[in-house]
Amino acid sequence: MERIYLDNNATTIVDPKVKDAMEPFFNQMYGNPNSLHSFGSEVHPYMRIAFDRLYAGINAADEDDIIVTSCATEGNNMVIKGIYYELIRNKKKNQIITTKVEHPCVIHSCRFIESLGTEVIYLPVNRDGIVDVDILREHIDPDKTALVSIMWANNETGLIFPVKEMASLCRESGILFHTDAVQAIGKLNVDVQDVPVDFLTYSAHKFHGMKGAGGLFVRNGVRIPPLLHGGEQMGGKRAGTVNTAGLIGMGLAMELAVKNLEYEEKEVRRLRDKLETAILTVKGVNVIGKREMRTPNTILASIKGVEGEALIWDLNKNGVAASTGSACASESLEPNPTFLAMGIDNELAHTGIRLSLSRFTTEEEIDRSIQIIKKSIERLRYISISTV
Ligand code: C6P
Repeated sequence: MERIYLDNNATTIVDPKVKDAMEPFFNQMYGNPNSLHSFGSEVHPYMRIAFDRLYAGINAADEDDIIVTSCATEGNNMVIKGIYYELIRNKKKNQIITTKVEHPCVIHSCRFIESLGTEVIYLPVNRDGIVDVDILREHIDPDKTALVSIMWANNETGLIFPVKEMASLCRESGILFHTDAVQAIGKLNVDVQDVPVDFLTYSAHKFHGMKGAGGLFVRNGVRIPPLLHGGEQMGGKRAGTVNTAGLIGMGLAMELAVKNLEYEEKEVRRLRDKLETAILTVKGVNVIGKREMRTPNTILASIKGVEGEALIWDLNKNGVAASTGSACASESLEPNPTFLAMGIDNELAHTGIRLSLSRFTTEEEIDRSIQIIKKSIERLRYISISTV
C-alpha cells in the first residue's frame, strides 16, 4: 500500500536537493568549523552561503542577527527566558503578553517565568480564531509590557494572525515583539523589513530541511542573553558546535521555500481546497476558519460523532497519515486547546483532525485521500451506531 503523508505541519520530507547539499558534510567535510585546520576552515564558505540564504529568505539586514539553533522550541525558549533575564528579573518591566493558542513551547516557557513572578497575559482569539489587534491594544502597557509573543500562523488551524499590525503597534509603543513563524516560512511571504518584529523563530524541518536545525532572527540593536552558555559559537550568543549539515541544508531549504511560494499559493492551495470541498460534502463535517484567512496547506476539521483519534487510527490503517492537532500533544487525552480557545464545545473539541499538505503532495494522493477519508468517516459512524 502506497502511504499518503498529510501531516506536513508536524514535519516535512527533506527535499532531495537539500539532502544532496548536506551529504558531503557527514563523511567528507566533517571538520568542526571552529577548528583552525583545513577540515574546519573548508566548511566556512558553505556556511557563509547558507547564512546569506537565511538572511535573503526573510529579507534580514546584514546588521541583524540570525542565530542557528536546534529547533524553534529552543529559539522560543531563548526569547521568552532571555527577556525575563534582560528586562523582568531586574524589574525594568514585569509583563509578557501572548495568546491562548501558541505552541506549547511558548505557553510552557511563559508558565515557567510566571512561576518566577512574571505577569503573563494569554490573549483569547475571536470566533474567527484570530487575535484582534484591538484586544492587544487594550492590554499593552509600555511601562509594564516587556514582550509580546504572537505566532505568525497557527499550526493547528493554519489561521494567519495580523502580525504586521501587531508588531507595528508594539514598535510605536516601545515594546519588543516576537513572532513564532514556524508555520509561515515556505507558506507565506515573510519579510522582516515589512513587518517590524524584533525576534522571529523557525525550524528547518517544517520547510523541507532536516530536524535538528532552526533559526532565531534578532533585530539589530536588540539585546538578548544566551540560553546556552559555553563556547564562542554564534558570537557567544548560542554556544555549542553548530550542526553544519543542518545549517547548510536549512540555507538551501529556505531558498527553495521562497522560490516555491507561488506554487504553494496556487497549486498547494488548489489541492487543499479540492480536499476540503470534498470532505465538506460529508454530513457533520465543519472546517475551522475561513479559507482565505489560512495558510494554503492546512485544514482543521471537526467531524460530528467521530472521535478524532479513532479517525486518525483508521486512516493510518488505510494508508493516510493525518493528526488530531499538534504532534507534541498527540498523547494528551485533553480536548484540542485551540478548539476550546475558539469557543468550540468540549464534545466537538474531541473530533478534530488536521490535514496538512506540502509542495510534494500530488493530485493523485489527494484524490485517493478523499475516497479513504470519506470511507473512514462512514465506517466509524456505522460502528458507533451499531454499538449503541
Ligand atoms: N509543531 C505540530 O505538529 P520544533 O519541534 O521545535 O521544531 O517546533 C516547535 C513548534 C513551534 N511553533 C509552532 C507554531 C509549531 O508548529 C511547532 C511544531 C508541530 O504542530 C509539532 S508539535
